Amino acid sequence: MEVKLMRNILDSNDEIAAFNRETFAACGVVVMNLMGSPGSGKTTLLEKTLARLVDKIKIAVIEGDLFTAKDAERIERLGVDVIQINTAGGCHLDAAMIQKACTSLDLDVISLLIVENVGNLVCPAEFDIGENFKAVVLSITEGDDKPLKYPLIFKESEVVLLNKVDLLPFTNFNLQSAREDLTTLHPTIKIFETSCTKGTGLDDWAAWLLGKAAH
Ligand SMILES: Nc1nc2c(ncn2[C@@H]2O[C@H](COP(=O)(O)OP(=O)(O)OP(=O)(O)O)[C@@H](O)[C@H]2O)c(=O)[nH]1
Ligand SMILES: [Mg+2]
Repeated sequence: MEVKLMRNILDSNDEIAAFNRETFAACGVVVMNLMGSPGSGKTTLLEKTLARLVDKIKIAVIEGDLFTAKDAERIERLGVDVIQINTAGGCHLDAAMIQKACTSLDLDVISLLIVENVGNLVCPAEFDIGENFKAVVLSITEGDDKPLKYPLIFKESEVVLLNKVDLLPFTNFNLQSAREDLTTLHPTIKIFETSCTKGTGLDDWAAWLLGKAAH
């Protein structure tokens, strides 16, 4: 009974996600679903990325958060259009939430829509929101065992940002073994090593994202 209910929820989510995807394509919007654990650095990376790209393309952001508008306020300060979704305790965004949020955006003028999902390494990966691609942030302080422990999100994501590399000297995180595990799970995954405090890797990442938005 429970299994059937979950299947029904996912089926109806997939239908709305397909509708979202068609709408985005018709409007020429590329959509990135940005996922990762709480505190991995999603919003900070977004701030650094927007600072590099706002002069080049029109970007909008949807912020997913359980209860607050704290992240949306950070993005708004950069002068970027941002819509807040509060899930009221829900652990992920779904396609219907994105569909509703998009009614407040002028999709025809946006080239890149970035959706920061709720901080969680499990549930967001299970829900298609109609994005073009998923990205996952894994921070150094979380440990190098996370790809194998939470494989779905790394299998689903086209790109992974290994963030907070400035903290490598203070942890036992093994970059080589994390890279090997990521590539075993997902042979074509693109890997960036980033530090939002030192600026490492951010220009390369922003250039890659700009390339995605141009397609
Ligand atoms: N040392 C270091 N700290 C970082 C880096 N990136 C982010 N942080 C810090 O990590 C903390 C969490 O960053 P956020 O960007 O709020 O993380 P988040 O993933 O958006 O968190 P949630 O939205 O709550 O899931 C903040 O104190 C950031 O300043 C980094 O590259 N290095
Ligand atoms: Mg955040």
